[in-house]
Parts: sequence; C-alpha cells; structure tokens
Amino acid sequence: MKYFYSTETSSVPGLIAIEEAQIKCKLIETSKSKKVNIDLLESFNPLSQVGTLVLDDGSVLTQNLAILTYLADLAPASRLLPPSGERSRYDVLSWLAYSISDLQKPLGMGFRRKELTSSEAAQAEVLAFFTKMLERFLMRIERAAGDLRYVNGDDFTIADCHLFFTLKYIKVLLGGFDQFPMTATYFERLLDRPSVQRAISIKGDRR
Ligand SMILES: N[C@@H](CCC(=O)N[C@@H](CS)C(=O)NCC(=O)O)C(=O)O
Repeated sequence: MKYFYSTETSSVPGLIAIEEAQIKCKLIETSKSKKVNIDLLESFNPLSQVGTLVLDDGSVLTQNLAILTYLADLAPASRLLPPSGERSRYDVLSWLAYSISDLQKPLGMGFRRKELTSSEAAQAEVLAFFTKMLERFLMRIERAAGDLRYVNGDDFTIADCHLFFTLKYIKVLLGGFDQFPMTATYFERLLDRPSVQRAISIKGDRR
C-alpha cells in the first residue's frame, strides 16, 4: 500500500492511524509549493488531494472517512474502530463525520477568507461568521471531553486521529481554547499520544 500525504494537512489523521496500528505502508510526501510528487499523486488522484491511499491491487481510495475506516478495519486489534455491528462503531463514525464536516469546513473557510474577498472589512466578517459557527459546534466536544479520556471513551479511535487535526488548527484560528477548557485538556492528551508525536514528525518518503 502507498499513502500520499502532505505535512500540516488533513492527511495527517491517516498518518496517525498508520502509526497507531503499525500498518505496513509506503509513505510518499507531496508538496504543491515545492512541487514534490504532484504529478505522481495526480496519476492516482486527478483531484491531486491528500490523503490518497493506493491499495495493493492498485485501486485508489480517497476521503478521510473511507481511508480511516479502511485502515482501522485492516487492524481490528487496534480498536481504532469497533467492529461492524457493535453499537459504538457508529458513535465513532458520528464523531469522525462531525470532525470532517461540521468542524473542518468552517475551519477551512475561516483560514481561506483572504481568497474569498480582498476587502479587509469583509474578511473580518467572514472570520467572525465562521468563528461563531465553530464555537457552537465545539460545544459538542466540550461536553463529551469532560467525562471521557478520548472522544468516544477509553479507546483511542479514528475519530481522535481526525479531531487532532481539526482541533490543532481551530486552536490557531480562535487564538486558544480559553472558552473550552475540557477541549483544551483533551487536545493536550491527543498531543501526548506517541502515535500522534510520530505522525507529526514524519517528513519525506518512507518505505
Ligand atoms: N474531504 C477530504 C478533504 C481532502 C483535502 O481537502 N485535502 C487537502 C489538504 S487538507 C488538499 O489536498 N488540498 C489540495 C488541493 O485541493 O489542491 C478528506 O477528508 O480527505
């Protein structure tokens, strides 16, 4: 298997899952700014987006929801995702969908406000709009994180892999988690996880 990634992007959750479950996979770093491996990535994924997973049969899987579910199912002993039929599997998928859609989309819009308009006043309005949206959605995690070690209980799951990525950048956009103390503690716990530490320090290609 091959996994195309870029540092600091939403391909990091896949790296965390690969590290957590010790899955054998060639890692290929891509960078649009440095023009590294972009043609190769495009030959597998015409949208040229990361993460992109190429399976051993040559078929291609894109989108975190599918990639993370696939990786977790390759390593059931990791408990990154409970097995099919187990009630908690669907709770983990709910958290993962929440991170990918409710959090990642407003986050992306907040960061890309300068591409939406050149007016500084309009940019400030866009930022305020998406900040408010994120603060509303963060309440779900703030309530859950008070009682639990990881977002869905004691097991570290693929939802935590993705939430590490979204929370890292929400923290930057909001300027901290002052209004969200439980989320702040949960985020620090994710940051301490050895698989997360290994994933964020990966650079270059790895066989
Ligand atoms: N919904 C996709 C998002 C993938 C995505 O937006 N990837 C970004 C990096 S965060 C990317 O490759 N952007 C480059 C581009 O679109 O040209 C997923 O969950 O995998």
